[in-house]
Formats: sequence, structure tokens, C-alpha cells
Amino acid sequence: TNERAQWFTDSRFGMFIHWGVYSGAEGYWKGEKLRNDNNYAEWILYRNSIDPDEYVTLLDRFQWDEIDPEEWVILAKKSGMKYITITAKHHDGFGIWDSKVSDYDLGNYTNPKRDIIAEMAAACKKHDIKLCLYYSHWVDWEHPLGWDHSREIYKLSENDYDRYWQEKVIPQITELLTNYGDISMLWFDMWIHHSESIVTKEQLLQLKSLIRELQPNCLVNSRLGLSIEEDPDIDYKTLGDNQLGNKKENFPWQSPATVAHSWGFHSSDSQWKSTSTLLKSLIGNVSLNGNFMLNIGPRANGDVPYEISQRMLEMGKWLQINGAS
Ligand code: FUL
Repeated sequence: TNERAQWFTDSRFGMFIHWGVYSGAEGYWKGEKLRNDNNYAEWILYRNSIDPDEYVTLLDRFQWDEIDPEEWVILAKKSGMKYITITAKHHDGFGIWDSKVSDYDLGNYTNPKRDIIAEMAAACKKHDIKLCLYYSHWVDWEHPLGWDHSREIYKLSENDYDRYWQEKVIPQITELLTNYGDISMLWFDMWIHHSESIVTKEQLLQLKSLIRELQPNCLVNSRLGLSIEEDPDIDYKTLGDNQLGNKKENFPWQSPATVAHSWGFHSSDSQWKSTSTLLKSLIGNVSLNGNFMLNIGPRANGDVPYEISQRMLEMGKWLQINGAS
């Protein structure tokens, strides 16, 4: 295996955090439930056709004096997790850091300014947890040239889309890999190969070489959108649970999972997997030489739902009793 990924294969268990403007909606917009319901609360801007400028009024529900990312890091630590991947920018296009290249960010909508990536970086350092970032590169519902990712409505040209790419993706990844110390891995999100999408191979290779230039050791997932043939330098595969049978032997991989269904906080989420089911998934992945990244969707006051934190702490105890953490 490659040396860059050694810490990753040694770690086995990580935390995913989906937290952003959508956390304030809790799966509802003006009393109406998420439309076309796949129950992914973080999709509400798109599903309910919300105007991006109105969407940010959800930030009024955030209780900034109660929000402390260090609590998420401590929960990860106690649960036996070694790394955390947080949604720096999800599909809604809103950056939860202080971005100088876009006004659609927390720096612009908080006073005093909050920068959750900076706070996470400090807390992770303090508790010896590796910081990793989710960044939605392909889909951006805020940028006028980035939102029509499936080309459902407008036939955007590749040149139009490239403006979004050069104006937002490239400068934001530059910020994220420059201002926050070591970023151990990036989790990009594209669920098809670039040839079926508006994104070009050149754009993805540009992004990839930028990452290697700024942080040569930062891991990059296969959802970047290039095939292994096009980029032999992909570090690990992101596999859904139903894809485990297709995994390539000896190639680092992980599957992300939720405790109920939605990634972002959804007030109607209720089908909580039991601790033993979650432990079985973790053990199943590890026995196939893979990692498991379990998600929390904190509320707009920063609280992690009790159903999630309780199960994670139980997993941490089990790992400790069995000498695995
Ligand atoms: C998917 C996204 O569309 C979901 O909202 C979530 O972030 C999941 C982990 O990946 O592709």
C-alpha cells in the first residue's frame, strides 16, 4: 500500500460531520417537509427550490454561544475514532469557514465572525485527531454556474461551468489547504464518472495537482471523479455498503454510514441502528481491510442528538474493553 495512506489504514474508525445552514431547517422549510423525500436533510435547498439568499435566514436559528466544535472532537476521541471529516462546503455552496473568495460563507454571516474549520483545526490538534474535509466540488447550488449539476434545466456549456470552477473551487481549495495546517484527507463528492457529467478530466487533474502541490500528503478519495487509469494517484476508495463486494483487494477504502438515515440533522429521523449493528458494520469493514466513518449531524445549537452520541460512546467502550483503541 502507499505510504501516504498508512495512517488511514491504521486508523480504521473515523467520524463524519454534516453540519451547515441546513442543520437549522431540520428537514422542514416553512412548515413543509423535504420534497422528493430521500430524507437527506442537507438537500433541502435544492429539493424545496429555496432561493439561496433566503436559505441563509436559517442562520438566525443558530445559537452561536452554545456551538463548540471541540465537543464533537471529544466525542470522536471517546468513541475510539482517529479522524474527523467535516463538511467544509456541502452541495448548498455555503462555506462554514471565513472564505475570502466567496461571500456565501460563515465569515460573512456571523458577528463576531466564526470560522468552524479554524475551530476544528485547533480542537483536533489539541486532542490528536486528524482533520479531514468534505468539499462538494461538482455540485454547488449557490453559484449561478455551478448549481445545474445534472443539466436538468439549463444546458450550461463547459465554458460556463469552468467559470464556477476557477472562481470558486480552485480558490477555495487553495484557502482550505493553506490556512488550517495539515488537512489529512479530502472527501470529494461526485457519484458518476466525469465523462457522464459537466466536469472535465482537465478540471479534475488541475484540482488534483493543486492538492499535491499544496499538501503532498493529503489523501484524496475516488469520488473526485477520475478513474484509477486516469489517475493512478488516487489514495482510497469511497464505497457504499452495497458496494463492498466490488472492492479492489488491498486498495485502501472506507465506507461512510449514518446512525439513522439523514446525514444532516433531520427532526423526523427515527430509525436508529443499534449499537451492535453499528459495531458489526465496523468489524465487517475492518475484517475486509477497510475503514468505517460514522456520521453525526449536530443541531443548530451544536448539540449531537443523544441517540447518536450514546451509541458512539458505547462503541468506544467496546473498542477499549477489547483493546482496539
Ligand atoms: C452524498 C451526498 O449527496 C449526501 O448529501 C451526503 O453528503 C453523502 C455522504 O454523500 O453523495
